[in-house]
Amino acid sequence: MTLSANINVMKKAARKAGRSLVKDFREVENLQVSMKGAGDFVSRADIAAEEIIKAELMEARPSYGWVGEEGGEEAGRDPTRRWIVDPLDGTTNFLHGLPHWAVSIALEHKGQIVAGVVYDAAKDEMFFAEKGEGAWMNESRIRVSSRSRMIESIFATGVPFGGRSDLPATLQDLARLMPACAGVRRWGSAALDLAYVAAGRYEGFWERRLNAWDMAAGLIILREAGGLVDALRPGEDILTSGEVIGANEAIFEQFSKVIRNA
Ligand code: 2AM
Ligand code: CA
Ligand code: CA
Ligand code: CA
Repeated sequence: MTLSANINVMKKAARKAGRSLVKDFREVENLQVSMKGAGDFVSRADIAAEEIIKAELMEARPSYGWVGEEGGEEAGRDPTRRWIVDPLDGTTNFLHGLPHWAVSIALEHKGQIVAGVVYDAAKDEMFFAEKGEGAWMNESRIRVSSRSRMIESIFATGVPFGGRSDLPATLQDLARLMPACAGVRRWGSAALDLAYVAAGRYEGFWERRLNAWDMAAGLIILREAGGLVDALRPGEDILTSGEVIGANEAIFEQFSKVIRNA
């Protein structure tokens, strides 16, 4: 692979944050947890991981800008480049002792995602991709699955928690999709959902109302693995709309017809 030095910087930061998270995960019952809003938890582990990532990335690339879930936004001297970081995607799983959560780091250049890393530290699975260089998990190249029949396909989504206005729409999506496919999974980490579709573990993923840091890294990994991604409403920008649909190339059209009710 001829990946740029940026990927190594991102992987190193993700590993370092991952080590801190694994330590906190082992003693998760001792963590201090607070609530940002209904169903939206943040712990000391999220904040410590973001601090580690920010220190690593800022030292290696001091001119780049920054946006992180817990740490807010910072303009860099280089206005064309910025990191988009979710230090812990899947906090609810993490706090319940469920080993399904990840660190997500993306690099944006001139408004386009050019590199992404999604690191599942509990399983030591490092998903990464760089524009034009393909997608990888640890040492292996990954590709989307080739399943092309809905009835053999599995899809994943995130179901909004307590009181969110987009819950009815997701329930309607499920009512249309579930009779038409082999199963729907709901794991609780959008970053890993996108990475899993990239790795061919399931055929597609959609979710309403995500933030840029939930998706940015996973999107380039899925695209580079041969997947198709789009905003739920065609023509909108994925990261700003927060509504995403992605799948292997063979199933995308059939799947998106069901989800978009077209
Ligand atoms: P998080 O764990 O970083 O918060 C799962 O459906 C996805 O929704 C995850 O990417 C999760 O990210 C995100 N999520 C969980 N609670 C949320 C909230 N209150 N607002 C927005 N996104 C949330
Ligand atoms: Ca959160
Ligand atoms: Ca997240
Ligand atoms: Ca998070």
